[in-house]
Amino acid sequence: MNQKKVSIVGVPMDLGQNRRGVDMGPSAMRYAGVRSRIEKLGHQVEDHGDLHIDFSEKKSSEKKTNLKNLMEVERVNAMLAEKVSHIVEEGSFPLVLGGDHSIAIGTIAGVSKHYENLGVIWIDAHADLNTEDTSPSGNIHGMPLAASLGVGNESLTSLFYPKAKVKPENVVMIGHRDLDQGERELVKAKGIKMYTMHEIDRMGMTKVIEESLTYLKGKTDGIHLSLDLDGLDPTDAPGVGTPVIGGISYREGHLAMEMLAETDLIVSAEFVEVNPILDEKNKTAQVAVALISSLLGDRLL
Ligand code: HAR
Ligand code: MN
Ligand code: MN
Ligand code: MN
Repeated sequence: MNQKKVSIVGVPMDLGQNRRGVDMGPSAMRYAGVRSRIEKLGHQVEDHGDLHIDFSEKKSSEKKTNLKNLMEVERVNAMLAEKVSHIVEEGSFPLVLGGDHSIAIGTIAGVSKHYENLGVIWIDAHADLNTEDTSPSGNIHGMPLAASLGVGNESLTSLFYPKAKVKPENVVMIGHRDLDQGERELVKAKGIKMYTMHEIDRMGMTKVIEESLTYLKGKTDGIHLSLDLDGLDPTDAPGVGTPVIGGISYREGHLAMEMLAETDLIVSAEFVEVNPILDEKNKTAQVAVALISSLLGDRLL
């Protein structure tokens, strides 16, 4: 893989969901050696540290909505978008460490500003395609993909710039096994390409990634990877707030990352939902760092 400049941004966000502890995700991945692993691959790394989250906002959301902690989630995502956009401008690869998945709204907004047709590969047990009307929980981490497609509350869809950030035909979803009814309807209405666990079981991860890349190649000018660690099976990634059995194995995830690395189409990535409080000896952070390393070109030989 070509040598890159990689810019790490930690986003200790835990206001997009109910389980505390996911704010420690960035620290856990740093502790698991994310920086040195990337440097060993020959890339140049700049760690921008963590964005500041104001947890006192948790109690009061002045905007009348059932979206939990909307104001602070919106503020942090706007800050993140600005930062990520600046990193892309510098010619560096943004690597965002979460934090809950609500931060994808900011990452994608920041990257997509620089691409006419940004592709997104979304690896997750969940679709994150809810809106304030369809969400069973009001948790914004169940909504970031919808928001990026321009669907949902305007505070989220118009973040950073007032336009949809990605087109439905430029999105590929992988690893799903827990969808809400509204999400199913949106997948169908928008015709979004989705490889659920069923397709992974049937076709194998190799074919899933090959097809995904063929699907996105040509029509996209860069691909963002959004990887929710709960996309992996809880035996391999137990430290997540909403585990769902029957997920992607570590080996399959690893293979997927290596195949993405080979294409050189990935222009940015985020690894989210690592919750050290629910983890077993930092295993999930270690898995995340191993996947990051593979994505950035790590090979034995
Ligand atoms: N779909 C449910 C909701 O909207 C659960 C979403 C859960 N969690 C995530 N997102 N980790 O991927 O509340
Ligand atoms: Mn900089
Ligand atoms: Mn998830
Ligand atoms: Mn998610």
